[in-house]
Amino acid sequence: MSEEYLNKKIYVNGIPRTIIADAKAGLAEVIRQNLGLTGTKVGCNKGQCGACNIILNGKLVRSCITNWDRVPNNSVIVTIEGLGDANKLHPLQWAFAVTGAIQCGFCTPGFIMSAKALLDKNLEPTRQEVRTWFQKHRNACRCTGYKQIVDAVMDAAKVIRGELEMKEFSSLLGKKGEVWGTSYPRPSAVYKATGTWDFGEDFRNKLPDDTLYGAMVQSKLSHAVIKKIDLSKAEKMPGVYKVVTAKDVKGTNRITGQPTFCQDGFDRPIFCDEKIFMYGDVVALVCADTQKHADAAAKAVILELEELPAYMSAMDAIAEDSIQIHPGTPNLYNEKRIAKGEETAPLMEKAAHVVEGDYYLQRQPHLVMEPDVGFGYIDEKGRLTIQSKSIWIYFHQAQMAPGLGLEAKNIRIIQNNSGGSFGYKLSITCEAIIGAAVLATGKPVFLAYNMAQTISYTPNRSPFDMHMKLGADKNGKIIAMETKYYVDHGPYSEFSERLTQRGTQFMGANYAIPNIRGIGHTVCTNQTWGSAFRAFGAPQAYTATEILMDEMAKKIGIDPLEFRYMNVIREGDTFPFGQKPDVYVYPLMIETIRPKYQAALEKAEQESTETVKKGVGIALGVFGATHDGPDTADIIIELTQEGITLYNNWEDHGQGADIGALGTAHEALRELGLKPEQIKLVMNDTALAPNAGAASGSSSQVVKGNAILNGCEILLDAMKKEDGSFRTYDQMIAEKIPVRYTGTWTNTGGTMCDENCQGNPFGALMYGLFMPEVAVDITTGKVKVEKFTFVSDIGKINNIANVEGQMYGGLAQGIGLALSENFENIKKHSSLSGAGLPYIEDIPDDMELIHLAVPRKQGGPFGSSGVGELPLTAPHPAIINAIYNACGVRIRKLPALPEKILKKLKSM
Ligand code: MCN
Ligand code: FES
Ligand code: FES
Repeated sequence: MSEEYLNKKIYVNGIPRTIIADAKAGLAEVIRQNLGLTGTKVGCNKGQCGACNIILNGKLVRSCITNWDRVPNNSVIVTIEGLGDANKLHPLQWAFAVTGAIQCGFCTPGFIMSAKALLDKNLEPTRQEVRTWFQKHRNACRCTGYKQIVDAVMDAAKVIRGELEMKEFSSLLGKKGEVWGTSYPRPSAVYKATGTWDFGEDFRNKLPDDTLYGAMVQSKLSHAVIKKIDLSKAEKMPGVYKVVTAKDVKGTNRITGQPTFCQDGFDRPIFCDEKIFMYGDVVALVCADTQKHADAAAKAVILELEELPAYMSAMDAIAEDSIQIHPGTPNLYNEKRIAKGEETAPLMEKAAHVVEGDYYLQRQPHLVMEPDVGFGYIDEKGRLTIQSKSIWIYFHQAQMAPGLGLEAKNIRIIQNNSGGSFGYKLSITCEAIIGAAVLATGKPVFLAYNMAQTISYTPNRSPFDMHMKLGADKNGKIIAMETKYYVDHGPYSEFSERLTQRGTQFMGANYAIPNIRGIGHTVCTNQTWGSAFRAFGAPQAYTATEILMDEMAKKIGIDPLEFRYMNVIREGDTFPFGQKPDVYVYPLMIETIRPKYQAALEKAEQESTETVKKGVGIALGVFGATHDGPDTADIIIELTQEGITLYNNWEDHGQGADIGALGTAHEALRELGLKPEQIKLVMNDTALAPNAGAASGSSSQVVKGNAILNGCEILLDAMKKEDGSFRTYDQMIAEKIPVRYTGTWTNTGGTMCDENCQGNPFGALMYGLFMPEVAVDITTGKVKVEKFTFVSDIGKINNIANVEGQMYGGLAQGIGLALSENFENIKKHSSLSGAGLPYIEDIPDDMELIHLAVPRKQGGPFGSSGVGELPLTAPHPAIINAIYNACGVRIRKLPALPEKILKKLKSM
């Protein structure tokens, strides 16, 4: 059926425009494609996220679900571009930038437009009215935890009312002009606030004319043998240039995973050729002249499959009668052990108190607001160039080279501006498919996933099925721990070995446990494959640890906080993995929270009613802020006529790599008296900056930061004159002194854990104590987190607003993990709201952050450690413990859905 086109006159940001568009096209598509106004973003495309908010005839609408035929002629439309620009910011744009309300920035234009519509109606909203408004209009953010967004709206309202001045950003610098230690806005904030920060999808219409648009042909079965891929009909469809399959791939057609898996580690096909291993596996990419043509032809590919039994959990996959998912490799393919101190079995026998239990942490989806997207082309040097959301650009270059039949040096990876990752982009997603298609067609290729594809066909957090046992002496001192667990890693092995090891490293961490025995197994299943997710393995480990600690405290009859105080690591103790903490901060953390904890318990008791029971929970979390072993990074720094250019690959998920690099370099070069804008950042391109490893493991501030510091010190040395002053650029050139230097840093003391999980893996660590206050409605089982207090030690802080945003955002994800998020049921969980994404009313506005900064001898520049993952290490068991404290229900298999709580309440 041919489309019906409607010609309409509309006024966009005050300018009359005539648009001819498909009657059923979404207004978001019209705004982005026909008008080229890409400041309006499309996340879910289903009315669930508000990224596409615009104002239509004075009313806030989600433009993705407003069809063109429902837009009246002569309509007045305001998009983010109509509010202000980088030189003249609207108060909302200014306030979002200065309060730290912008992280990845993908949701920002939608929030700003939503807030504009609110302030147009009500210029004196309360915080609660702002929250109610965002809830009603489904504005979702995955990064910020919402608090700083509300701060921004309140400040913008004050500016508009004339009660607050929109100060220059330079006024936010420190007294001596410092960037470090302040809340100076990230350089990208202004562009994100004005909708001019191009994300991957925004390039769709900005690529060369002969660009081909891709549509994936995906399996709807989770485990099958491929009998036939019939392309004959699809190939003849209009606009189809080529349907690319495994046959077109010149290399191994595999992405390298863990080398011991499938013998050589080549377990993940770029295009499936013999078998389907999970729902969504790709067998072909249709490349056509338009997206519509590609989508239509993808539906015409006939895929003949012979269904095999699908193993959707670790236990199913290791059942006696299961078949091997990768023939020749057992489904249980890896194990990691820990052995510390004495054998534990005899100790358990004589322990005064023993508790044990089974715990399960679910498959958490990343639920980023920006769907996965990328494109590729051959650059001027003949390199296959891929632009994507990669957060490990050098590794991805190497990881896909053999699969594509290229040498790594002939691949260039550039990170696009990214609308959130939370770790999933440590894995290759669209990159290798795009690469294969560029090589097979010789043309630029663009590939964008929709939200359902992003949730179901990018990796998730791997569930752990855990058993843990603790033994304590008569005084309540823990003397022994035993662990056994199974990691459901889906069908692909990448990073599974390290993830499994995280269990042995972090189960029981935070506590001085002298004797430990444990084993973790990695299992291949047909669920979505596992990859990195913020705090990688720690949330699983702390689910068992921190709930069982509470159970032990209960058994002994000690308050859970005091039980922890008695058992936390103190001077002289080591972590389960043998390393000494870089700071002994636990007792101080507990002493800091104690009065607040006691007050919260009293308040909970006073406020509990017949139907609503309130409670308080505690959990501790620690995580590394480098990767294991000798983690390393290189950067290049160059003195220029205008200032400094810093070439560095600090990939930006949204966490603020730009302000991280700027703050660090500015501080290191303080003696030069540079203004922040004199430091130019060239980032995240394998052709322009050296290998600095991944932006994962919360390692960048420490590892890349130290490399920046090193480069700056070398440059300063070169610039220094005998009298202590510094040469200018012209003097350096005149004296033939080089102006370009490499900075480098390696965690030289870092050793990997051995076969008993003993080592010195981390160059820095970060510590947190979580205290949520919850209300459980015992008539519905619904839990509300009313307040969250978080005591942390991450050393010295580079950027305060940024760090606080990291913390609020991580705590919010912890609330989702505890109460709602899951990816188990492909149909139900393949949308943002279906997968349990927390909206603003699910997250408390009352979040209190207490920063301790115990001086460190080692770690990142100027006494810093990392932060990114810390807030998601253990917020969820703290919530589970608070639920128990409130109503006596102990949830051991997460998430704590209302129906589970209600069932347990009824059985009590
Ligand atoms: N920082 C600081 N002071 C410190 C420590 C860090 O100001 N003492 C700042 C850094 O400058 C940086 C940010 O905090 O801007 C995070 O730094 P760091 O902890 O070193 O982490 P990375 O830069 O390596 O970022 C990765 C980390 C991880 S592993 C995940 S997953 C994650 C995260 O950060 N994903 C995120 N935070 C995220 N935030 C957003 N918005 N989106 C994601 O996808
Ligand atoms: Fe329109 Fe999500 S609500 S993109
Ligand atoms: Fe809101 Fe990233 S800043 S989704």
